[in-house]
Amino acid sequence: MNTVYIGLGANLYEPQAQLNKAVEALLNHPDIKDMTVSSFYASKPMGPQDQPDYVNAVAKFSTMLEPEPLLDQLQLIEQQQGRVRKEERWGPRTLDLDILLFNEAIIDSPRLTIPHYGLCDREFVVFPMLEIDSKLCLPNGTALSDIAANLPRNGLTTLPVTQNKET
Ligand code: A4P
Ligand code: MG
Repeated sequence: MNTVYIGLGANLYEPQAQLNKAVEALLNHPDIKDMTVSSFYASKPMGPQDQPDYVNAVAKFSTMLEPEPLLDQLQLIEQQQGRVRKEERWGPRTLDLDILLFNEAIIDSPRLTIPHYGLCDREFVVFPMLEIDSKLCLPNGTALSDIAANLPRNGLTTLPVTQNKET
């Protein structure tokens, strides 16, 4: 079994509902087991500021899938649930599922960079990962808690649990 961490993010069209749908799809996936999901967090947009705040979360699970087949499954969920039709055209993508860690693997292929290239810079990834495992280390041995110690929270706030459970 492989142990995987993924990041979930959305900032359009009821982002919390988008994340809930994605969690549901992951929970129902036959190749995904033993899933733990962090709280949902409200986060300030990284990058262009003229966009709504994001809802972010992290999930940890076990899977027999290898990295690229797992990416295919995550992209399928993005396609099925992450795009919202706006008038006659596909609107912006509303769900982002990124593989953060895959066991202790270091992967640099045309389709995959693991650990995710932005992991250490993103408060909306680091703090939810620590919520799941406060002792988590990166493949290079760095403790994630050491990264968090120097990472501003940038307004990151936990959303109420009751709202996480809506489906
Ligand atoms: N790819 C390579 N490595 C990975 C990986 N570890 N996991 C490739 C998933 N995909 C990976 O991704 C483009 C390609 O990256 C994939 O086809 C895959 O082969 P994408 O999800 O289609 O495109 P994207 O989301 O625009 O790219 P990316 O790099 O995921 O976007 P970012 O950099 O994550 O920016 N602010 C807040 N607060 N919260 C957010 O979640 N997200 C973004 C998106 C901007 N600002 C944000 C947030
Ligand atoms: Mg992505």
